[in-house]
Amino acid sequence: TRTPVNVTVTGAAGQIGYALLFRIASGHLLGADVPVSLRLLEIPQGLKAAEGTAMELDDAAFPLLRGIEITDDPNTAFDGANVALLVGARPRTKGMERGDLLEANGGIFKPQGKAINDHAADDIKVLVVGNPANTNALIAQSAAPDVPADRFTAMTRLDHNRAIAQLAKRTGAQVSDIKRLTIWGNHSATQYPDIFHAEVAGKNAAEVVNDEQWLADTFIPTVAKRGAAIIEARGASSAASAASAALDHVHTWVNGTADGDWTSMGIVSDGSYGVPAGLISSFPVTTENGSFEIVQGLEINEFSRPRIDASVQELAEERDAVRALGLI
Ligand code: NAX
Repeated sequence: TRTPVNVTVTGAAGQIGYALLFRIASGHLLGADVPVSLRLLEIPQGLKAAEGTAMELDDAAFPLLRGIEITDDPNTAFDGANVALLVGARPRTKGMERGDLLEANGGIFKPQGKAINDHAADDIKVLVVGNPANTNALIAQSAAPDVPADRFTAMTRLDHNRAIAQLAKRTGAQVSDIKRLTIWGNHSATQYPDIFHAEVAGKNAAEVVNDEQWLADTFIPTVAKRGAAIIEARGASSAASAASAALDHVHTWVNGTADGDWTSMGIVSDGSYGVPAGLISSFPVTTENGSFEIVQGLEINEFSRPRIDASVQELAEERDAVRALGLI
C-alpha cells in the first residue's frame, strides 16, 4: 500500500476549511487512489471547532484518510508536509488600513514560511488561499530560503473558474468547451481576466464574443467583483467555490494540464510579460509531472497591456509595503 501524502491545512476550522477537508479526504485533491494524512493548524481559539470537524471526518469513514492531527504549532503542522494549503489569514476589519492588514498577515505567513522551510518534506507544494493571497505567498516564500521559490503559489483559480463560467453563459457554451483562459496579476479587484487567447469550442473567444464594451463594462467587473456579489447574496463569503478552486489548483499542479489547455496560478515571476521578477503574480501556466511553466509567446494587445500593468503595479506596491515593514 502507498505511503499517505501529508496534507497540512491552516485555518481548518473556518468556512473554507469545512468545505475543503471532506473533499481532500475523499480523494479530490490528489486522486482517488492516493491515501492522505491530514494535519490541521488553527489558532488556540479555533482548536475546539477543528476537533469537531475531525470528529465528522472520522464519522465519514473515508477509506483514503489515514490520520488526522490537530495543532496550534506550525512546526508540528508542517513536519513532513508534502502539500500545504494556507487558508487561515487575518481578515480586514473596520478601520484597518492596508499597512495594518499586511502587518497582521506578515505575523502569520512569515513564521509559517519558516516552519515550512525547517520541517516540510523536500517535495513540498504550497498554495496560499488566505488574503491578500499573492503578497502572503511572497512573505511565506521569502521566509523559506531553502525551498525552491516556485513551490510557493497563490490562488487565482477561483477567478479563473468564475471567468470560465461567465464566458460560458455569454456564449451559450458548456464550461468544458472553454480553454486557455488567463487571469493576470493580483487576486484582487485589479485582476485581469483575459479572453483574447481563450477558445470557445475551438474558436477564438474574443472573436466569438466580438464586443469589447461587454468585456470592459460587464465581463471584467463581474469576475473581479464576484466575491463581493457572493457576500451580498449569501451573507457570507465564497467558501465551497473557493475550496473547489483550491482542489483544482493542486490537482492540476500534481496531475498536469490537458493537451492544448492551460490554467492560471499565482507564481513567482521570472520577468515574463514585463512582470518584475520575484513578484507573485498570476500567469497562464501549463503543468506536467508536478512542475509548471509559464506559457510563452502570447501577444498582448493594447486592450490587455494597461490592465495587466495596473494589477502588477498593485503587486509591486504591496511588495514595497511589506519590504518597508521588514516582512520580506
Ligand atoms: P474564516 O474566517 O471562516 O476562517 C479562517 C480560519 O483561519 C479561522 O478558523 C481562524 O481561526 C483561522 N486562522 C487565523 N489565523 C490563523 C493562523 N495564524 N494559523 C492557523 N489558522 C488561523 O475564513 P474563510 O472564509 O475560511 O476564508 C479564509 C481566507 O480565504 C480569507 O483570508 C479569505 O479572504 C480568503 N479567500 C481567498 C480566496 C482566493 O480566491 N484566493 C477566495 C475565498 C476567500 O475569500
